[in-house]
Amino acid sequence: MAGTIVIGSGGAGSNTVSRITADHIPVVTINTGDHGSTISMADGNVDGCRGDHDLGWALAYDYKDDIGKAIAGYSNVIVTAGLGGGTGSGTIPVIEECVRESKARMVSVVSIPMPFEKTRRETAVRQMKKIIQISDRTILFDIGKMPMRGGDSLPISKAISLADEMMKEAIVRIYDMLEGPFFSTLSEKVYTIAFRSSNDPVKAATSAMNEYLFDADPGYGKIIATSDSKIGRADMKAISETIGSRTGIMPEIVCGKNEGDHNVMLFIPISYRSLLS
Ligand SMILES: Nc1nc2c(ncn2[C@@H]2O[C@H](COP(=O)(O)OP(=O)(O)OP(=O)(O)O)[C@@H](O)[C@H]2O)c(=O)[nH]1
Ligand SMILES: [Mg+2]
Repeated sequence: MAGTIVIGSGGAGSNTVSRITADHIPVVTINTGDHGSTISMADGNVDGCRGDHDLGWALAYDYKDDIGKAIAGYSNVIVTAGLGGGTGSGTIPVIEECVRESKARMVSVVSIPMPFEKTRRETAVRQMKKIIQISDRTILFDIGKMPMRGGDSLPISKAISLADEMMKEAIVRIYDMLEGPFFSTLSEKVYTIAFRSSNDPVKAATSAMNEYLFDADPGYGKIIATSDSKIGRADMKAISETIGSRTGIMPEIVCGKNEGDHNVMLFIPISYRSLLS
């Protein structure tokens, strides 16, 4: 078994995955009543699960063989969804069963709705706790944190498409690194990310430090700073010192081999216990 596959489930998950254009990344979408999906549950006769995750779960069980076939042979499964609805959050536990049966690993990349979606957000937080428990690693996004990136007047549709873009970036970064020793580098159970692009890696890392996409205590555990491009020794030292002086913990730095701009993504650990309490 080798390789990684990405599954987007539900409306939000499918939108995120549709942004992945890299040919080398295999993707699968699961949705309810959507013929455009790889796995279209309920034969297109219904319009989603209308927020009913028990229905999403029951439908996913009917399609468990298809899900199992889709992930067969892969050693890592990255699953993405917007929590708070029925399909995405309902299918993840069934995907997890398939992952366990094929002895693979599962990384969940999931978002929590805006604070104004009060009931959905409360539901999403409950679903999130279950997903953290069943996933090998979870990356959390709070869509309520997106507007801060563009000033606080970012329209909702922009915040959502920004969230999709950020989640896509996180998935591609994780995808590119999971084949190496990255999984063990992500030694905590739960992370959020911060992402900035600049020709100066120190600048990118420094401004990313102000933009966690989920509430996190910066002094909890080791931040992993990743860039897709090479970072010189002096810049590595400056990044370590900047993050180290802010958090009290020296980060781990992992960089790729590309030339050019630095797409710096920080993986910021979140205390598992505080999330579950
Ligand atoms: N990131 C992102 N979030 C979205 C999008 N559309 C909706 N959301 C958020 O994600 C949550 C779940 O919505 P959906 O993905 O539509 O739900 P679903 O999994 O398809 O579930 P059902 O439609 O109930 O079957 C919503 O409460 C929104 O906050 C999107 O396109 N992208
Ligand atoms: Mg839907």
